[in-house]
Amino acid sequence: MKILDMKFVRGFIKMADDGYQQGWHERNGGNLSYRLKESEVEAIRPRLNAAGEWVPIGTSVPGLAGEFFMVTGTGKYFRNIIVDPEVCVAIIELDGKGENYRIRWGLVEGGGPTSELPTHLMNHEVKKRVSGGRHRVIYHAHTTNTIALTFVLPLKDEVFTRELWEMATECPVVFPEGVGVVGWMVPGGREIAVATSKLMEQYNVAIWAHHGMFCSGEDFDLTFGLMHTVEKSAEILIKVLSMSPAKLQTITPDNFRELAEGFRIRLPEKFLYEKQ
Ligand code: 2HA
Ligand code: ZN
Repeated sequence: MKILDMKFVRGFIKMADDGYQQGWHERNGGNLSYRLKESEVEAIRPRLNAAGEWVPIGTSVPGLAGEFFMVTGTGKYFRNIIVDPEVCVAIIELDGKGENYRIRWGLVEGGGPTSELPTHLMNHEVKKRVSGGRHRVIYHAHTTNTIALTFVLPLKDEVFTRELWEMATECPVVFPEGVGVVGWMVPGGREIAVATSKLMEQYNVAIWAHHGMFCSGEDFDLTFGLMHTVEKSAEILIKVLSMSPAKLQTITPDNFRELAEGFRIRLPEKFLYEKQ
C-alpha cells in the first residue's frame, strides 16, 4: 500500500490538521510523533527510502532501539501538513542502541525531525514501558488557555490538576491521574526532555510553563481528545477568573470522591486538598 494511504498516516495528518484548526499551531509551533506497529513497518518497508546517514538523537532511548516513528519536521508548519505531508513529515528509524536515527521517508525538500525529538522519544520510551506498549502517540501544542494559566496559577501539579478538574465534571474521568507541570526551561534539549519524561511516569499530560502542553495516548483520537479536554477546561477557568476572582460554588472534594465511586476511577487524595 502507498505510505500516504496507510491508516496511521491518514490519522496522523488528520490529527495535525485538527490541532491547526484549533489555533494551537501558529507558524511552526508544536510537533507530533507516532510509534509504528511492527505490522505497519512491514507493510511500508518496500516503499521506504534506502537507508541514509545515522544522526545523533541528542539523548539515549535504548527502550526504543530499532523502532520506527512518524514525526513532524523541524521548522515545518502544521497548516501545511494536510497540503503536502511528504514535505512536512518524516518516518525515522532508530539504531540498535537507541542513540541515532535515520530518515527513511518524507521531508522531500530537506530538513530534519522536530526540534523536540529528545522529549518525544524520551516520553515514548517511558510510556511504552508503563503502558505495556499500548501508548503510541506523543503530541505537543501551543494551547492558548493552558499557557495563559501558567502566568497566574502556582506551577504545581496539585494546583493545576485540581483547578482543571473543577471546571468540568468530565475532566477527572478523562485524566484521573492528574497533570504534571514543568517550570520554564529552554526547549529543544535533553534537560527539558528528562524533566518531562519523569512526569510521564505518572501522568499523560505535562504542561510546559509559558510554552504549551505535551500529551501521550494510545491512539490519535485519545491523545487529541485528552489535549482538547484539558485545553477546554483551561478556557472555562479563564472565563470564570475573568468574571470574578471567587467562585460562588464549585465541585467539592467530596463531590470528586462520589464521582470516583460512581465511575470506578481512582482520584489521588493529593489533589483533593482543602482550600484556604
Ligand atoms: O517550534 O513547538 O517547542 C516547535 C516547537 C518547539
Ligand atoms: Zn513548542
